[in-house]
Amino acid sequence: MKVLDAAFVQGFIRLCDDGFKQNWHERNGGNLSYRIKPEEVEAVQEELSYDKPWQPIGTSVPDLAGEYFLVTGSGKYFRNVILDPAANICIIQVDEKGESFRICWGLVNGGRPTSELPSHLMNLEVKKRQTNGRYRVVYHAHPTNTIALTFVLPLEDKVFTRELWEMATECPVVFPDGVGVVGWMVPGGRDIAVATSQLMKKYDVAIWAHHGMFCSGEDFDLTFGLMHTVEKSAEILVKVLSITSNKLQTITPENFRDLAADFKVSLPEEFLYEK
Ligand code: 2HA
Ligand code: ZN
Repeated sequence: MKVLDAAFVQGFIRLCDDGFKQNWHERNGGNLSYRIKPEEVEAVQEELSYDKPWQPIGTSVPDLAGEYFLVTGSGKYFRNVILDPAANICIIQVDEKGESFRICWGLVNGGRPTSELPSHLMNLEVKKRQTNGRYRVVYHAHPTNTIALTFVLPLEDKVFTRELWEMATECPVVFPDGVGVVGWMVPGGRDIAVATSQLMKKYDVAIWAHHGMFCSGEDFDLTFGLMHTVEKSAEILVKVLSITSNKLQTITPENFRDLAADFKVSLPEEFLYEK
């Protein structure tokens, strides 16, 4: 099978286009990665090549040794992925130590995988371990309202989680574990990758102050839906804060406990504090 005919590649391309249409991907902003299933690698094997050099990842991901990933290219624009996928995305393989990668397909006009490859691979490794291999997608975007909130809310997990939960009743059902926040850091390297992957042990969402958001999930729909839900909630909060500094009513800790019981999710008490 051709790489471009594979369902996982079509799903990847669709997410890139959906994200661009949400206005989350100005210029070359954002990046996406998918840990490919062995049977999916097998299906496109005829198009994979193994003559490109191994290059250092910049961090170590031993639990991803030998695995294949579909990732966006560094400096490439999400809006161009649907027009020319083979020039803007690539399949990489990680080596047997989990320290290097090589490009096996794509980036036909040259280039390298996303500048955030260390964060993507470290997050995918954490999620692979924690979910017994279920989670395969890591998505980074620059959603406007979530970024705006990082200028006005304290950069604390418990504040962001509670404020976002309060803005829409379905939020605690969609992200019952809450969201983590990373204070401002230089992007693109190992340090921010380590900080983010620490948060990914506890959450499916990590917000980078004054920069954007990382989400992780089982598949493209769940991961895109998670980003979409958090950003929608952030948009409501931006509107509420723009109208007033004093909410007349909101969803209370007791309401959240009732919701948790009915929807059969467990909401950590650390987020249900009295204000
Ligand atoms: O430009 O979003 O964080 C790609 C990015 C880096
Ligand atoms: Zn970014």
